[in-house]
Amino acid sequence: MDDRIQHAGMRQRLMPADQAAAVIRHGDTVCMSGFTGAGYPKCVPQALAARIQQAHARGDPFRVRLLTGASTAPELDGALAKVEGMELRLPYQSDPTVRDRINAGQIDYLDIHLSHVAQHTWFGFFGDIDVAVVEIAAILPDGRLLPTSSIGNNRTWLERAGKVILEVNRWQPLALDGMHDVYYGTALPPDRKPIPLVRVEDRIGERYLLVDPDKVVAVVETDAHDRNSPFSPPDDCSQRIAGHLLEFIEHEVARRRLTPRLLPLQSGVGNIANAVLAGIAASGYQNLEAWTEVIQDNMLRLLRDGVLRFASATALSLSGTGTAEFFEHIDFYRRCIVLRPQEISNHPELIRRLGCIAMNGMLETDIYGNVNSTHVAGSRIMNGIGGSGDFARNAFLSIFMAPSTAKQGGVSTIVPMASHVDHTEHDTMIVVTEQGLADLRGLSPRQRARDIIAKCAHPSYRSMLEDYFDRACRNSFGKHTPHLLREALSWHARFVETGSMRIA
Ligand code: 0RQ
Repeated sequence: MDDRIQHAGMRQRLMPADQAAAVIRHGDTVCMSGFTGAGYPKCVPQALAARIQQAHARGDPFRVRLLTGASTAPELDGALAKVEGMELRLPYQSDPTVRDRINAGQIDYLDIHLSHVAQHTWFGFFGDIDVAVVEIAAILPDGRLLPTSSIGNNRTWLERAGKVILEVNRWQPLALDGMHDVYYGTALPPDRKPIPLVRVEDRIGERYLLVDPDKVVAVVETDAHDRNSPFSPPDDCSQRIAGHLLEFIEHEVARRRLTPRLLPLQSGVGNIANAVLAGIAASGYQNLEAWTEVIQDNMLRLLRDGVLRFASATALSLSGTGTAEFFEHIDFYRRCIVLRPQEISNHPELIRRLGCIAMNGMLETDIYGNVNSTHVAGSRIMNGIGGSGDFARNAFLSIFMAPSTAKQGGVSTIVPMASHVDHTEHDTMIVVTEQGLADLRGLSPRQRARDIIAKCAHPSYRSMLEDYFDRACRNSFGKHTPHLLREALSWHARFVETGSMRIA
């Protein structure tokens, strides 16, 4: 693999993963690359997990504080959580073992906006960064680093960490070269300047990541693929949600609030997002743009078909089939995709300037539009807020989508009061379920409640919600946002106690 490690000094620090992992000590704050299962280190975390297990077997404590870009994969999050090696985790995660341990109170989890992670690190809010473990595709002769299928927070990790471990992954194609734009112009307040980006395709930074070679204590070779989760075709419920949303977008175009080129699309991950993108493709739109976090299989298809003209993100999150397509036509995709640090892909200034159409999933919304994306029954974390808050607060159109029920109908996703709020009523413009779409723009709280209940609630919960709202309008302490405080969270209490929100 000498062709991939061309810097003489760093080549001398080539070593096996277990030797590299020995740099990491109990109590360290460790920052790793990785964003939605792309570009995470695949070897050192597993070697670290083995060391942690050995330490625990000897009766020695060994836990680290782990920061990443976003979710990773079983080889990283799963491996470290299984050996009880995490004291603290941030930001977004979706690993079942990590989730269980957080919800058992064994891992401290900080659920913060993805755009905030880099600046909070620079502000020193997470303390000193002891070690960074970053996957890269190659090391150039002058020591610059070719990034991989994700950039995430790598720029910040490489600059802030005291020691750096590089995983050079041969699986990541060298033809990625030219697809990245790493912005180095961010400064701390009060010295910040505007970020000079006005179009989704603008390049404002460097093609490579920079690192001080003296900090690189270990270089490890790997040849392992990204998570490559399978891509599931949209189900009926997702297609109905997409149908309502597409009808709404057509209406907005007809009203001239949008042009037929729309505005840069941000799409969350998952089945509903897939259905929406497939619907956009089928509706005849052309030359659209995406300003988003993650590019999934469906966006590749849209780029190939000319539905999308350009897509900017911080990571690719592809299935095995999507990866094969991407590798085969990488020269094409390099002309219409750019990957950036997540502090730029999710930057409020840029999302506001570009005027994105933000489409994200939710667990529940209350009748006033306060959205919960993260906590089941107010206390159990699902994944985390991810980038949904970065986009929802600043988008031109902020859309939240979910089926109207969950858990085989035992849960209504439209509830009297949200059990946890990630996106306030002030940020939520559109709510859509398979039942219909509520456009909340310009409506007062009571008008919003009537619309959400009538258009989005499942018929089996609609009369319960109407009954709650009518009584709240009569008996609430204040009539601006009517609530019955003793009853507002009783639906969630019933779900926790009986497994269903329905009244027996
Ligand atoms: O659980 O799998 O055990 O059945 O939650 O729900 O319907 O499959 O929806 O996969 O789109 O996830 C909000 C979690 C939705 C996601 C959330 C249960 C349901 C199921 C998943 P089971 P679905 P999705 C871009 C932007 C925050 C981050 C974000 C998310 C499971 O969209 O993490 O938007 N969003 N990032 O049964 C109890 C409810 C429920 C419920 C659903 N009200 N109560 N359980 N479920 N609603 C990406 C990044 O930022 C990186």
